[in-house]
Amino acid sequence: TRVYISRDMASVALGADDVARAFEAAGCDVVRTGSRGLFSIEPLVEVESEGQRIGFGPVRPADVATVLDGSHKARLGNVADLPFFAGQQRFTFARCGIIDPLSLQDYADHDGWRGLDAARAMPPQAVVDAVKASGLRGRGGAGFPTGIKWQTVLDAVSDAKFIVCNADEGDSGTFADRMLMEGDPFCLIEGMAIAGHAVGAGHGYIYIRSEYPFAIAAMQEAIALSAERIAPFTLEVRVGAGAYVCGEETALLDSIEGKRGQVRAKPPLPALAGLFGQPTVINNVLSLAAVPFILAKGAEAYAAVGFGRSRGTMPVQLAGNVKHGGLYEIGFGITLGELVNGIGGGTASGRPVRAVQVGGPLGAYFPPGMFDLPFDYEAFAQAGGLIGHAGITVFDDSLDMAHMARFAMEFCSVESCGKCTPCRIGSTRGVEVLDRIIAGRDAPAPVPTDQPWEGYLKTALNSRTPDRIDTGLEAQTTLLRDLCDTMKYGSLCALGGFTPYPVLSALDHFPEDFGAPAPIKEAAE
Ligand code: FMN
Repeated sequence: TRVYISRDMASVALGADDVARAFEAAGCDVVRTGSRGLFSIEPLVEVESEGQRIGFGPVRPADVATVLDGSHKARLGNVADLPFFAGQQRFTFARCGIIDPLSLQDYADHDGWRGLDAARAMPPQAVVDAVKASGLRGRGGAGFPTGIKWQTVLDAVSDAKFIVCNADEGDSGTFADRMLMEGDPFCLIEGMAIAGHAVGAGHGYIYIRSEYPFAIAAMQEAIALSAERIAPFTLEVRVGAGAYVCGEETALLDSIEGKRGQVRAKPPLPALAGLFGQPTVINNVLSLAAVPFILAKGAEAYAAVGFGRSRGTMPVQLAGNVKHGGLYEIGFGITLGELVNGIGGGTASGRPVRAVQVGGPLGAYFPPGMFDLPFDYEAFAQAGGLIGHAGITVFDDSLDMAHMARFAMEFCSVESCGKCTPCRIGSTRGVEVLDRIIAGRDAPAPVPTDQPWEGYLKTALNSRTPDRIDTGLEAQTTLLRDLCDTMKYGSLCALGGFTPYPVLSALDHFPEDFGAPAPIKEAAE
């Protein structure tokens, strides 16, 4: 009997290795795949039967017999037909969870290399045009049009150009880059080889965070296995050292160059003077992994899906306090509420959802009142937030938003590269302001007194303290907004520049957590 069991880090963390060993011991032909992306059914075992893959999950090592005779209580039926998978539009993750990630044969049998072959039969400009026509925008955070970035590098005149893949994936609640690298590494390799052909680059780097040992191993092995297929293009892996800011593209380039990861001032753009001073394409894993589909199936097929100027699909990652956490690839336009409550099934704790943070630690918090927001770069920007790398972290009503705002400032102060003052100093002052707000909120209410001289004495004493800080909520929130303004417009990169998003969204949508009266809810019409 052939069974499929994921070797993805998340599946292994849930016990997939022990389960795989138990099925091997029972004489099964075990194929280790990537993850399908629904963690509540992991470890998932799929038994091949009459062209279908019948799923069981979660499964324990002791369950081998009942899985094989079909009587196991967690029998899920044909996995592809489960609503969680049937509802998706898997362009980028079409193979993930299905194939053996390190089998060249499997990859070729599932449309692999078709995009690269098509690209290499075209002149570079035509490849860049196809990426432009697809409407693909950077999936790493900023949403910048990928084709326009590639055009700048193609037009730059230089003997050496580079393709750099940003696999630092530092955002909280995100794991799509990791899942793709572990579950379909050849797809990323193919995307990078296409980029190399499109802009005239001969060598590429994949910068992976050190916290991803499985992805590092999978990429290294896949690069060795496919070296001949992608030649003369060559690739190597570089491993990060745990700094969030090294996911920022210019700090990442410094890190590859062997320097301490610090943000560079722009201009020059990395596209013109990037790695080792040469023209460089730097793209997120998901941007590059979307490219084989675009070249194989056509830019129109990709652009046909989406919403407004957000074309194609987004691999959304549901994490935090959510019942059905996992990866859900879908065309832009689905609402936040459909994702959190429909697909995610609400909180894992069963308590009401209080807020979701979208786009990692620099993303805004949204209350359920804003759940009709469509997943779209422009709609999110207009609502004071960002899509970022499409990580959604769900929180229930036990959340204290003032503490979350403080955490955002603290995170920025810890992770700041230190090069610019608004980020380095502003975040530290931000923590202090929020500490005062929280102290004021939690302070016991003043005891009313009928001794008028007491109040008089206090006022007199205070007025003689020249550096007295007005710790009142209004003064402190004004200070906080001023500080956020300075960070937003004065920081060198989006670390300091976007930290105001979580801070101000918490303050604006949840003022009651800061000690202010709760906002009056507008009556529904
Ligand atoms: N982009 C990523 O792809 N992965 C990251 O982990 C990442 N971390 C970032 C951290 C900070 C502090 C900032 C300011 C940006 C980060 N970015 C990250 C965005 C990159 O700077 C850059 O926009 C991206 O690599 C461009 O690729 P794309 O156009 O394909 O999205």
